[in-house]
Amino acid sequence: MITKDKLIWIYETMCRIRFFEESMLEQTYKGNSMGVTHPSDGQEAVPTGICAHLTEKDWIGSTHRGHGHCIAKGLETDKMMAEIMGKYTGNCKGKGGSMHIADFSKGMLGANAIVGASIPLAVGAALTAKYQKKEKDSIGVAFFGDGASSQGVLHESMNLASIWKLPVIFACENNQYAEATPSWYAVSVEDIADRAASYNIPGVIVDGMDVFQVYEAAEEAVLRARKGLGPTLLELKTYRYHGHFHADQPEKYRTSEEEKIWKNRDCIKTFEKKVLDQKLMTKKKLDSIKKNIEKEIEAAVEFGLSSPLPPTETLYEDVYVNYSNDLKGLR
Ligand SMILES: Cc1ncc(C[n+]2csc(CCOP(=O)(O)OP(=O)(O)O)c2C)c(N)n1
Ligand SMILES: [Mg+2]
Repeated sequence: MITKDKLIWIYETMCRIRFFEESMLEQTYKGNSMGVTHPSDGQEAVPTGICAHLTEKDWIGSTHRGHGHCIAKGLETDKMMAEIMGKYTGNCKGKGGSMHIADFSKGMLGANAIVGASIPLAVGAALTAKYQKKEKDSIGVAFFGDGASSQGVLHESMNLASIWKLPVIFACENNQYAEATPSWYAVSVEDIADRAASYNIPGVIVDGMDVFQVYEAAEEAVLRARKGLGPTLLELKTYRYHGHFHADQPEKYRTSEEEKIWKNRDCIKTFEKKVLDQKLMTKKKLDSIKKNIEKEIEAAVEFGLSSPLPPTETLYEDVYVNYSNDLKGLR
């Protein structure tokens, strides 16, 4: 049973991700982003339904398409927008950009430009949690795509996590494509969840367009991890509404009919229909949440645009390790 507060959080989070991505894209097209951006609109139910069960003590590893993961893990949208714009007020002082947003204070290990790299990072966090026992019950979640599911590192990580019963969740966002390559062509199995059998861990197929299904599947996986019973592979079937990155032309490799089928199952619309039909929330409440989030994102854009670039004298700060200071005591 989802509490009323959690329902509100879920709706807020999905709207926050959607509006953030739309505004972020607009700013990218205007030339205000530093570097390429990979929007995740369409996939909002996945990070929302999973992170609904996490606290700041849990760790997530993210991907090049990481804005939704960051937002669901509690990172502030104004700092994120500033980071994408290369501004000094950003999460990484404007030196990371879209693909390197991180905030360790919130358990966010970082977006990551290397496909599959989120996976061993989350497994490492889970290993640390298990053996240091400092952060009792904390778990790691690795978000990765269908393309990354064929990287060797996933298979090594699932094997190790299984034999050591690590508290980790492998969250595969199967959005049907890796760049322009469809998963039906590049992935050897129909359901990526089936790959879990090779590592003797549960593999669960989840409708990633339905936040309630994601929430339920994640609840079980999180519980299993926290109880020390080991990892779970979740395959979340979803769809990215835009191209692979801001300047991609998806019409070159997918049909508008296909896009329409997925958009008809939009996670925000599905949520609204369900909560209204079941009288769990009122239309007035939904509208006021949407309006507030719209204002928040407008303010985030303003914050980013009006923030300064990193001062020239800070160019080398936080970029290279200072061996005499940063590593003191390690050798
Ligand atoms: C190790 C590595 N190989 C290739 C690339 C180039 N690349 C960037 S994103 C991408 C596709 C990833 O697809 P998927 O894992 O399905 O994630 P999605 O983009 O669909 O979210 C590729 C091949 C890379 N960044 N890193
Ligand atoms: Mg993909």
